[in-house]
Amino acid sequence: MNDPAIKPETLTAFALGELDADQAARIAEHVHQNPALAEQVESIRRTAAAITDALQSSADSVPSLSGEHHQKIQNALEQTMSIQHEPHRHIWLPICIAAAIALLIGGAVWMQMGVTDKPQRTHVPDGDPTLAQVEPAEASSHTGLKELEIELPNPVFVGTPKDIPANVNIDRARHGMPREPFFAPTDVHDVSLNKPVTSSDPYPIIGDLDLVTDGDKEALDGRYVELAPGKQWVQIDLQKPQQIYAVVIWHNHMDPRVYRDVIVQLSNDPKFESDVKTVFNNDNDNSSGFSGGGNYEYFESFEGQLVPVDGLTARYVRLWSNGSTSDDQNHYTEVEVFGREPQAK
Ligand SMILES: [Ca+2]
Ligand SMILES: [Ca+2]
Repeated sequence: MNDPAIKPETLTAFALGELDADQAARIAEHVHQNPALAEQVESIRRTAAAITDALQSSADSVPSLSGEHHQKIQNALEQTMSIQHEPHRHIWLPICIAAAIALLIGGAVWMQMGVTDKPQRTHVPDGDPTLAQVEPAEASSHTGLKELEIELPNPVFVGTPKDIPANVNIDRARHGMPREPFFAPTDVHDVSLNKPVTSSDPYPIIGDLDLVTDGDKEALDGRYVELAPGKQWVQIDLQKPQQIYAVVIWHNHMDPRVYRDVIVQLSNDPKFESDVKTVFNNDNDNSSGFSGGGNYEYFESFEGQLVPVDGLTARYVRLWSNGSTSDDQNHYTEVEVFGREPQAK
């Protein structure tokens, strides 16, 4: 059921994060209760991301969607909503919008969209090309793999920041888009729940280290641990070696901040002095001194950040950070490590 009270322009503004907090909260409630609306919001965001990317690759000086582009999206949305009784209307939304914008910028978006009813859902891990990489089409026909089910907390803000700070290095092509499905062997599950946590800051400013693995990911006061300012780490002891496929991180996702120098390492050495494998590092200016980098920064959200791991076996997971765009402290609401018993060779 669609809600006739929500105007197309309001839904577009909501999807693009342009409403004030009160308005956004009201619309979010409708969207949460209405799968058809949620689908439209998702389509708008996917399309906006594709358009932004196309514009950036064709014109260096375009930082984001202009008012004209916004109007084109809105016009296409109005057309789509007027044919909402069509059973396959979701197919039309991205195509209508892409067609409208393609006229404007000469087809770049059309090409980029691939003129499909849904975006390409190829999983491309950040950074290290050797990390787990499975295309869903392949995965669905590949025995022994399934989509990883990650229980998500409630979002406490909607949309994504329109104005990306100049010193934040995010993947603009993916900005604002929902996470793509991630595939792993069928017996992979959360192996970190209630496992012991240690830290470079053994006496946190707020909260206890237990909060990192207690299974609660909600963005509420009292649910996160706050570590001292600067470069700090938390470390999870899985209590036995596990074959790891993903690490999902929720810092403080009460607002869309960016944590600095996020580095994820695996080892069988609790001191991380030997046998250390770095599976994520977005410290591209090497301010934390690990060298390497290569991964994008990202805005915190209820989805958390999924770090793919290529089935490496390790007992300990260490996660670094170095403050955020909001303050110098380091926060963790939850970390989940997805793995399984090491397989006999
Ligand atoms: Ca928690
Ligand atoms: Ca850095």
